[in-house]
Amino acid sequence: MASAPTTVTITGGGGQIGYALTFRIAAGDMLGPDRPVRLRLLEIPQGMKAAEGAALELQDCAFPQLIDVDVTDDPLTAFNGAQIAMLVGARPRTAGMERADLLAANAGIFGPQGKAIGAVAADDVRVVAVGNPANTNALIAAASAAPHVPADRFTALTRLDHNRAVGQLAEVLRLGPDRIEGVAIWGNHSASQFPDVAHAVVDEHDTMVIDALAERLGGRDAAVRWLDDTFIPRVAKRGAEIIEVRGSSSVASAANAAIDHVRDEQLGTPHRTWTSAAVVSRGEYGVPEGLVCSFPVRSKGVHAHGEGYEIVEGLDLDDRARARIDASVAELVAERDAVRALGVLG
Ligand code: NAX
Repeated sequence: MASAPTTVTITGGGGQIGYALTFRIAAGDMLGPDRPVRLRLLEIPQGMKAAEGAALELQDCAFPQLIDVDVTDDPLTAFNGAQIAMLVGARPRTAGMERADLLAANAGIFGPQGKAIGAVAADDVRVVAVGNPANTNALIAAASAAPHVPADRFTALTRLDHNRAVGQLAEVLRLGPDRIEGVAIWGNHSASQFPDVAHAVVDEHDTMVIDALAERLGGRDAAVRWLDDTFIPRVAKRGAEIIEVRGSSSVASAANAAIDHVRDEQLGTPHRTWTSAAVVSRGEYGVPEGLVCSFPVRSKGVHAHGEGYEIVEGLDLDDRARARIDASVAELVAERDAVRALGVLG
């Protein structure tokens, strides 16, 4: 028997990622074939027509699982009863805009949206911030939803970075991406992030990725050089590479990662190892409490015994990994302090 419909609210539903997301969610790619969905698309007035057009096309797909689609520019209507909120719409950086201006503009979006989530979302709501700066936008939304929604329901998307890292390794090792596990993205969804393969394995613990790289690239020194000089910067700056080659930012891969993020949180991580997501720190690995930081995470699903993403603890970090994580965390602290100065963190 099909379960009760799940209400999924997507902000920026008329934008590019919104357009790529909604059809796949309606087709059952995110919550599985047995869970009907209601979609709520939140837009600003300028984006309403695009979202309304997408809603017409969704109707034309006659997806059996899609119960209905509402389009609105009112956050209280959009988040009413929301069980999954995907915060995609954000203010992009424009020419001449300082970092502080960008943070302030997005605080003006994610603050009121967090407040609306706190006021009207379902008791079991889970939220992922996709719009950039994603980690700090999640922090702002969580602070604004308090005390009605626990902060740990708020996450930010670093799954695209994770998937990019797996894709790079798969290409070099000439393996299917599903044979690589245990990659981790640490820190901020920005160029300071640390894509870490120290614990990554091929074929469920058969071979360490570093050993497979050493074999393919001609020794351990060559593998370490490739990781430092090619892999880490390429993953961290892949967004810019996509813009340069495609002439437009990542869209389908971003939507795919957002679907992976919600699916694994809701239904559980499929492998024995882990994935990556930015979640609220409780001090794990020395990351200051309260920051929304990317960690290796796993989930047993969201149900009576599952609480969504949990940080994988106890991994050894060498000095070089520690330094990279500390640098990215310092950036998150600076972003948090900048928005705190705006008075949006309560
Ligand atoms: P688009 O500009 O195509 O779409 C954004 C949409 O959001 C527009 O339709 C706009 O009208 C709407 N919007 C703006 N303010 C809003 C508000 N207050 N309420 C509701 N809707 C609002 O951008 P798109 O390519 O879809 O990217 C969306 C965001 O994702 C950007 O911030 C982008 O930087 C971010 N990304 C994040 C990634 C991640 O891994 N975390 C990767 C991809 C992407 O770069």
